[in-house]
Amino acid sequence: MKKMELYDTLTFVGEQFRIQGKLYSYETITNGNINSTYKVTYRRGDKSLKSYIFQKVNTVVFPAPVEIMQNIDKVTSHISKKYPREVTLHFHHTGTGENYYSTGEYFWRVMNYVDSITFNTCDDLAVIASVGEAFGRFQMQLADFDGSQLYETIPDFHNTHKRLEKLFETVKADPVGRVAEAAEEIEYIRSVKEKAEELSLRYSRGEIPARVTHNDTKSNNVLFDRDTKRPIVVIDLDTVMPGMSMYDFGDAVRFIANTAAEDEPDIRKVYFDTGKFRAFSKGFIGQVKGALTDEEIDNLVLASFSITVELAARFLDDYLNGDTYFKINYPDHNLVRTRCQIALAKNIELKEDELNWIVSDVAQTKE
Ligand code: GN1
Ligand code: MG
Repeated sequence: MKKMELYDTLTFVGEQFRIQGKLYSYETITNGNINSTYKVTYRRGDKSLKSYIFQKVNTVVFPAPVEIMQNIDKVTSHISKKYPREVTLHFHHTGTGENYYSTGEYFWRVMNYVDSITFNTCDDLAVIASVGEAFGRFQMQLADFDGSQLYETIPDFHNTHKRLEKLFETVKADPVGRVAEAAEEIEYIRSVKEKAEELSLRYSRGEIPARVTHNDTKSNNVLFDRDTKRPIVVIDLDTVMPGMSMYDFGDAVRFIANTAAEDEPDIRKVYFDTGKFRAFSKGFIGQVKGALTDEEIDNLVLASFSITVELAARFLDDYLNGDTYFKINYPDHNLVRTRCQIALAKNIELKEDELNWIVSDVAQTKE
């Protein structure tokens, strides 16, 4: 495929998936940090409009995209068999019958657009509780799914221990000469390393159960009905793999209970909102509490802290490597993201007792 303008590229991709009609409009969806996503609308013969999501998978981050599509197929068919009336992601097939189109260099997939809204930030506690419910429910829907059928799309994705070790290797090598600039951040991560990696080490030793988890539980990965504000479907299934249930919880509150954006440059605005934490906890714990062990429930706050430190380390590692993994919008974007996650981790630590109390209160409440 020659380098083409976006319009031509999307037209070409639409043809491969035999999308009916003429490309009418398109817009870039800017939520993701890895893949490139477009909402593409076609005008059909009867003049009606139909929209699709076209997604170019980042094959540097996901070197085995075919296996990802197989995982998604298995997971969505498991859910739709059990809950036939539930909305699941519908992927289109090419003329040769694959649910992707690949040239080796590029990897595209096309799914139906679901009319919906998503929340990057949210002050409505009922919606936050629904995000928790959606992710908790997703885990429960997959509780009887055999995780060994899934290809590990990114090995050790949430192995905090390995993520931190990798950061310190990069610090040693200092490949692009940025280490001096991030001395304080590196020092903080070093100071909390033992605490942040504890759960991941216990998971590796088999002391914490492996469950089929989503692994990227940002609130914008739940589609909501515009009118009823109820969840429709959980999306972004690229990293569905065996993992720790508590980390799904932790990653979600890291995002939704932050009073600022994930990449807020002014860290004075970054706090961990205990009211939002409680709302999310109600939704999530309400779904999973029959399935999780007491130990998993008791460690939800530590997991939230750990995954926040892990993401700080991932952003920092990328910064120190010259920004090869996450998309950036300006030169020190990854450093700004790191600082924001560190501010959040510190605030979680500060509020740890209160947060643990909230979890036990929510877990004891009868519906
Ligand atoms: C990436 O691209 P997106 O937004 O779905 C990343 C997550 C991070 C997140 C931080 C495969 O997810 O792990 O938590 O950015 N996904 C991958 O915003 O690395
Ligand atoms: Mg994702």
